[in-house]
Amino acid sequence: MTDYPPIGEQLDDLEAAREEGRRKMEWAAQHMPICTRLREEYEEEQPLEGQRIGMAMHVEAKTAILVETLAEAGAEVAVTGCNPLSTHDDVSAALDSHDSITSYAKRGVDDEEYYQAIEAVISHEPTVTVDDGMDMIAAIHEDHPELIEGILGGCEETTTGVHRLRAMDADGALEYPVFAVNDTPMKRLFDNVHGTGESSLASIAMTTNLSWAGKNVVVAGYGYCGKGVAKKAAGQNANVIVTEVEPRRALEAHMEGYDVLPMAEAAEVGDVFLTTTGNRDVIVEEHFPEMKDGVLLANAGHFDIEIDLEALDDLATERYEARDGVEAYVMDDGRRLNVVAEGRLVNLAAPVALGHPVEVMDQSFGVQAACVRELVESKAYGPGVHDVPDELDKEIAEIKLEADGVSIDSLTDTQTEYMGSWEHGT
Ligand code: RBV
Repeated sequence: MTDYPPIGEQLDDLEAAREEGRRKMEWAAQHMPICTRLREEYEEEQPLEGQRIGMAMHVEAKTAILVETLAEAGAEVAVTGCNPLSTHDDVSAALDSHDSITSYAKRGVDDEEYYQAIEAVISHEPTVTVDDGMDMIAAIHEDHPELIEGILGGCEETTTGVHRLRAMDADGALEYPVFAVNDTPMKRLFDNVHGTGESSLASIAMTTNLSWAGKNVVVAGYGYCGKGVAKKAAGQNANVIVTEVEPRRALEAHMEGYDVLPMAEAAEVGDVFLTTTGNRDVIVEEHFPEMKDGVLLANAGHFDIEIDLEALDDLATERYEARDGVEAYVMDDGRRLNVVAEGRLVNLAAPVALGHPVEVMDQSFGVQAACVRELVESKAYGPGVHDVPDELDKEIAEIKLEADGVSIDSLTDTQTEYMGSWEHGT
């Protein structure tokens, strides 16, 4: 074990924090039928007995339900955050009070504490890892390769993490199996699209008290997240401008009816800028002088590298906190450019942020829980990035449909045969 203390040893009014954390978790659980169902099954069957699970995720109420589900399935779980600003300390404290869970997650940690907390989780010698952004897998490979032999596998939650893992795999550097949970239909088509869309816009609106209607909203990147943000912003009567680097995605955005512009031109007309690319240097030095007074700059990508805040700071003659969660950078001509949530992922890092809506996280975390079980039970996966078995993803969808009271048809034998045949033409 390292010296870094769990949250239970860091908070003053621990009892009150635990109570509030538990209240948030109970609310989330009420709206998480998938995790509730899996939890009942796992409590009964104890599929994770004897496993140690190390997690680095956004520690708030929904994630806490996943953590508890894994613990109730028989595992010892150690957890920390995957972003310095996304932890809810009360939820972290509630988790930490569980006999089989240690939580090191705390909001507002600096870089050093952030990595110390990851080290603390690793010191539990996990047999399974669950990451959002791949920081734990990276730390294990770089600093604790001796643990790899004992690791059955890992799960990765987000696009950025899967992207990093695929690069690592291509380099031959990934030494245990990892499920690309992000890439499943049950995750990506809902969490990335609806989750990012709704929660980013809601967080910005609550943080600024400003309207979307009539605004020029520049969405950088038209992947799954960008599509969600664009659609929801249009739904709130904003005029959406998309920036892209990929010709087919740009064309998709164009055919959807959005304006498509290079960032250099979008910079001149945007009222709100929201980056969703997963890449770095999307809004940079040359763009800031073009922007209007009062613009909002926010990021919904995993890391805080999409908006070049260092360059913005260099250009600024003054900086001040305009509101809780909004930093105004004043340019020498008096224009104020407002950065929301320090350019960190706005739907989780803004002071009022709650992360994605409960229902979509239920889906993502249902897939996570099923993947952890699959890694433990199958032991059939070699080192590298693996797609989640489609059957497993479908089962999660079936639970959700049943919970929502939605019935669907099934193929007849003749239809199944037809779909598998090539002889039948006109
Ligand atoms: N995300 N988690 C939440 N726990 O409230 N909200 C969003 C939460 C995840 C989401 O799945 C996305 O892939 C990832 O955060 C980006 O870090």
